[in-house]
Order: sequence, then structure tokens, then C-alpha cells
Amino acid sequence: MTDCIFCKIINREIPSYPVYEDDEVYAFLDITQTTKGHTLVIPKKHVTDIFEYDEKTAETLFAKVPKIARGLEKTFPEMKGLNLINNNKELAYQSVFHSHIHLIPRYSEEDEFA
Ligand code: DGP
Repeated sequence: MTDCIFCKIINREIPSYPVYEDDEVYAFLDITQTTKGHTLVIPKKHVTDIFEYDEKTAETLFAKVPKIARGLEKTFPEMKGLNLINNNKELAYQSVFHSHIHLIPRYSEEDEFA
């Protein structure tokens, strides 16, 4: 989709810090870094939100999340927990309309939580 900021990130028209990539999935650091290592996992195929996934794209995307989570755990061994968040539609705080899963590492109870 030409006007989608995450499609532009996938196509390297907008820079990002890559965390993981394969033919179907891209993971990169969230610009806000709610906590250190805050990562977004997205399908390369443009999917607006959870209601729009076909089964194969959903399977491919969600199957990669544990591997990416383990990568974060390895990179940040001080990590004590991890929140997965997926916002769908404006009312539910979705602000970028290319579906994404937030991986938010937790280091202590005092972490600011989005
Ligand atoms: P949500 O509110 O769930 O739709 O989250 C969208 C996230 O996308 C938000 O945490 C900030 C992040 N974001 C928005 N624009 C950019 C960008 O240009 N680069 C990166 N790395 N992240 C972005």
C-alpha cells in the first residue's frame, strides 16, 4: 500500500532498526521505545488489522513471535518479562493501520507501561 508508513519501512523508503526479517515477516524497533528493545512484528503483506488476516498470513506472523521473543531475551538478558500487545482500530489505540504486534520487554515493576 503506497501510503502506509510500515509498507515504506518494509521497502526501506523509511529507515528502521531491524530485529528480524524473512520473506513474510519483518521485526524492527519501535520508534517510541516504551522500554529498551520495544519491537514491532509485522507481516510484509499489508494487513490493516486482526480482522483482515487470512489464515496463512496469521499463522506465519504469529509463529515467528516466540523466536523473536527469545532473540530479545538473548540480547537483553536483564529482561524479566515481556508483554505482547496488538491494538486493533482507533478506539483500541491503533495508530498505524498496518497490523503489528508490540513486544515490550519488562525489566522491573517500575517500567512505564504503554
Ligand atoms: P499502535 O498505537 O499500536 O498502532 O502502535 C504504533 C507504533 O508504531 C507506535 O508505538 C509508534 C510506532 N511507529 C510509528 N511510526 C513509526 C516509524 O516511523 N518508525 C518506527 N520504528 N516506529 C514507528
